[in-house]
Amino acid sequence: MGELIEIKREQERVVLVAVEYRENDDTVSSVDELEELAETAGAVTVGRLIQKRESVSPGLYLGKGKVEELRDLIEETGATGIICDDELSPAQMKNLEEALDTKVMDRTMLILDIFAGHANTAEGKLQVEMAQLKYRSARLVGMRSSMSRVSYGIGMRGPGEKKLEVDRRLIRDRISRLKEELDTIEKNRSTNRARRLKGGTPVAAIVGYTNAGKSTLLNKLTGAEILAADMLFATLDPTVRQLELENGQQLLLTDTVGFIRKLPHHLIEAFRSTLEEACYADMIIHVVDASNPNAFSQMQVVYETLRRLGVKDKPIITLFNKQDLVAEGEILKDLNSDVSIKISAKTGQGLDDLKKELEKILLENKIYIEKIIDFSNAGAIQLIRKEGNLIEENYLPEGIEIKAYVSKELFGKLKL
Ligand SMILES: Nc1nc2c(ncn2[C@@H]2O[C@H](COP(=O)(O)OP(=O)(O)OP(=O)(O)O)[C@@H](O)[C@H]2O)c(=O)[nH]1
Ligand SMILES: [Mg+2]
Repeated sequence: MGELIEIKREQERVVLVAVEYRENDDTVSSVDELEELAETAGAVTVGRLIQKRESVSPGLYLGKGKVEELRDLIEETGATGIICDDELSPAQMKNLEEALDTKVMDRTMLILDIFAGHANTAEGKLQVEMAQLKYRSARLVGMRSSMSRVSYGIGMRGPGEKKLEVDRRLIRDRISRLKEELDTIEKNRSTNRARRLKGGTPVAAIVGYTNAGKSTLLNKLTGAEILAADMLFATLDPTVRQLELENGQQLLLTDTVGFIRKLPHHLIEAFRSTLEEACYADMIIHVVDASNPNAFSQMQVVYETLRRLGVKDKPIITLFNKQDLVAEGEILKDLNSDVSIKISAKTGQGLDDLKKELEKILLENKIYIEKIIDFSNAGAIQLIRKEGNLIEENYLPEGIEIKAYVSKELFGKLKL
């Protein structure tokens, strides 16, 4: 048996700590977001400390003097721990723990903790556990001493309320077992994906910053019943739903995990197969929370993450969502996308424009056929009806006249 640590259910009281590298970088909004993350993970923020510095200190994250100040702040506020806004190195974590005599957490630990609480599917749970164990295996020394001193929730919760392993050897065994299980699931996923691609129905991936309204949009468009909630990372597991456009064209929409700045690299690795849904899509629907004062920098984070995942050369529709909360006249621009539309996923505003735009993009990538097909080739018409967009068919003495849009692949298959 490995050593498992009991979790106390009391609420964690935390001081948020960050380093501001440059004047006017967005440290303050990053810390605001950290506070939201802390709240989502069930902790209450009792103080903040931001230090202006050229760079983080490799040994202590903060400068020595600031660490003293932080110590006082922890005492004053009765905090049970601190959360740093960057991922700490194992050494920084250990040194800070020793200097402060309190539990030390970082942004990564917090995000992993939230993911652990929100993963629903077997795959999601395995992916989170994998990311947690990899993060943890490098930091066992410091964490063990800290956790045995104050064993509140954050950082100790595995997926499904499971307690996380803290023994190094058992962690290593567990990681290799998880890897095998995930590989099997990944194979199934690629098979499903291949089937979907072969089916010929185009796919649009809904992407965006966490809490932008991706799931609300999918629910509104397709009547899906995905959890949409005012919290970060409400949905982690990919969902696919079918949407039929006015012209009869079918489209698959996928909703998945949201992005955030400083998304932990272990999470990106573990969730790669989920995140890569966007790589296989025919187009990207980028949902932006236009009512968020940080909307612009959030958009940049989304594009940066898409680049890291290798998503490129796809039509992008940007949706400036939550227009019901935006004052008139406010203008946001997205220079990376092909089209931008103002919508409200909540009220339905702009969704007709979105559907028209989707039809337009789908047709642009298609070949228009106007042809008389021999009666002996009626199978071709069946195929067009199934996989393409048959606009008109007329039975003439010499054959069947059709007007249709088909994909290049389908055009090849038809041999007309
Ligand atoms: N007022 C308003 N609220 C919206 C709109 N769209 C979404 N919301 C709210 O924003 C919150 C987040 O919406 P979700 O659909 O869960 O966002 P998401 O992008 O799926 O977020 P994660 O799954 O957490 O990454 C919810 O409280 C929604 O009700 C909108 O158009 N107007
Ligand atoms: Mg969601």
